[in-house]
Amino acid sequence: MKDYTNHRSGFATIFGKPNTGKSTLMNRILGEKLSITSPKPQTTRYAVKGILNTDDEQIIFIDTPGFLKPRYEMQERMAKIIDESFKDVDLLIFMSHIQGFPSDYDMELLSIVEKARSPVIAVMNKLDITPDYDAQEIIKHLPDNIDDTLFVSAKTGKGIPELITKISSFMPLHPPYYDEEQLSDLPLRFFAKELIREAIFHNFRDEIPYSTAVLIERYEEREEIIVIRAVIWIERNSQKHIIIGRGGSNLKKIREYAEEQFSEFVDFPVRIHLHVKVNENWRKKGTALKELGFY
Ligand SMILES: Nc1nc2c(ncn2[C@@H]2O[C@H](COP(=O)(O)OP(=O)(O)OP(=O)(O)O)[C@@H](O)[C@H]2O)c(=O)[nH]1
Ligand SMILES: [Mg+2]
Repeated sequence: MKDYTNHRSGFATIFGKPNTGKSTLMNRILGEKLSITSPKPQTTRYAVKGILNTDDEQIIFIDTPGFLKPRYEMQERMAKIIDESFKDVDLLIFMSHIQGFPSDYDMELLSIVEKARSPVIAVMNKLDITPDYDAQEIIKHLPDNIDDTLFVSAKTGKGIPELITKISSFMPLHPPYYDEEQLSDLPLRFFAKELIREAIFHNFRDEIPYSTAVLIERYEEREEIIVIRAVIWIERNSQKHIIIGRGGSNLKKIREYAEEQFSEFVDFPVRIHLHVKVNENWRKKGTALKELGFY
C-alpha cells in the first residue's frame, strides 16, 4: 500500500472575466486539452475539473465559465456554478490578461476576492502579446489579500512551471481525492459534447454559438470504434439552414472536427452522427437547462 503521509492534495478554482485564457491555462498545466477554448467570450459553460497527478501530489483545478452579468437565465445558472466553485477550495486563482487591466469587470471580481476565505493569487496572462508591462502598476490595483501575482503566457507556456510550483505551495497534506489515473471527474461523453460545441464556436459567428446546445443521445463503445449520436439544439428555425449548410457542408465540418479531436483525446477511432433540432428559446427554459445539466 502506498504511503500518503507526505502527499498533498487540494482544489484550485480558476476564475476571471470571459476570454482571459482560463481554459487555455488549465489545459496547458495538465498538458491535455480538457476544456474547450475559443476566441469568443463565454465559451465555457460548466465548471470543468481537471486533475494534475504527480508522485506526491494531486491538484484538482476547476475551470469556471467567464463571469458576466446575468442576461439570460443560463448566465444566472453559470454565475451559480461560479459561486459553488468558490466554496471549500484551497486556492482561488484570479485570472486576467495584462492588456486593458483593470477593466470594470476586473474591479467587480476583485471586490468579491476581498471577501474570499481562501488564499488568492493573481495570474496575468498573454505575456506573449504584451511583453512590455508595468508590474508595479498592475499590482497596485490588486487587493491586499492577494498572496502573489504571476505573469504568464498560457499559450506559449512562459511562466507556467513557476506558476505550478506556486500553486503547489498552497496544497495541504492530504491523500488524493480522486483515482490517480484520473484526468477529470467528468465522463467521456461530456468531452465529446464539448468538442462538438467547440467546433460550432470555431465555425460560426455572432449569435449562433450562443444559441446552440449539444446533447449526446447515444454513446456506444464498440470493440473497434466509439459511435456517438448527438443532437444540436438551436433556438430558431431560421438558424437551421445555417448550421446545416449547403448540402450539409457545415454539419460535415462540425462532425469532422469533433471526430478528429475526440479521437485524439481518447486515442481510439470515433464516429459521430449529428442532427439538428429546433428547441425554441431553450436558454430561457428551465426544463431544457436541466436536460443540459444546469440546475
Ligand atoms: N496571445 C495569447 N492568447 C491566449 C493566451 N491564452 C489564451 N489565449 C487566447 O485567448 C482566447 C480565449 O481563451 P480561453 O482559454 O477560451 O478563455 P477563457 O477565459 O476560458 O474564456 P471563457 O471560457 O469564455 O470564460 C483564445 O483564443 C485563446 O487562444 C495567451 O497566453 N496568449
Ligand atoms: Mg473557458
